[in-house]
Order: sequence, then structure tokens, then C-alpha cells
Amino acid sequence: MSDCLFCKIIAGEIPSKQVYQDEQLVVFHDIAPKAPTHVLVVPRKHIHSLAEANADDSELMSHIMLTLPKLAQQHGLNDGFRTVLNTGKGGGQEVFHIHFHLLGGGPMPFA
Ligand code: DGP
Repeated sequence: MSDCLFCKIIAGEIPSKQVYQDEQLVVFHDIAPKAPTHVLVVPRKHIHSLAEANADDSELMSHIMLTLPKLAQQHGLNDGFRTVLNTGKGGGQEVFHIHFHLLGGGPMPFA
């Protein structure tokens, strides 16, 4: 989507601090981290929010779930980590391109 912030980051039109990418995902540091480690796991496919995901996205969603612990390990979060998926304005979503927050390495914020 041409007016989507995260699509522009994925396309390299807006800079980000990337920590991982594969065929389906791009992972980069949150611009306003709420924990010592705070990265955003973002699918290359534009999905507005979890509410718009459908059966075609099953493999992608599974891939995200299985990649999260690998990213946590990569960041040394051996004691545990938090994942957050905000959905819709009422759920605190600000950027309408589905993404998981991966947080850890310190006291947990309410995120
Ligand atoms: P959410 O509220 O779940 O939609 O989270 C959106 C997150 O995106 C929020 O924690 C801040 C982050 N964010 C917003 N704009 C930018 C940006 O331009 N670059 C990066 N890296 N992160 C951003």
C-alpha cells in the first residue's frame, strides 16, 4: 500500500534499523522502544490488522509465531520475552500494517 508507513520501511523508502529479514518478514527496531529490546516483526504482505487476516495467511502467521522465539534467542532474551499484537484503534494499534512487538531484557511495560 503506497501510504503505509511499514510498507515504505519494507521497501527501503524510509530507513530503519533492521535485525532480520526473510522471504516473508522484516524485523526492525521500534522507533520508541519500551524495553531494552523492542523490535517489530512485520510481514512483507500488507495486512491491515489481525482482524483482516484470513485463512490464506495461516502459514504466514505460523511462520511469525515460530520466528519470534528465534529472534528472542538472537537477542539474548534467555529469561523470557513478551509479544504484543495490538488490533484496531481500541486495541492501541497506531500503524495499520499488522505487526508483532517483541519486548524483553528489562522490567515489562504494559504494552
Ligand atoms: P502499534 O501501536 O502496535 O501500531 O505500534 C506501532 C509502533 O510502531 C510503535 O511502537 C512505534 C513504532 N513506529 C512508529 N513509527 C515508526 C517508524 O517510523 N519507524 C519505526 N522503526 N518504528 C515506528
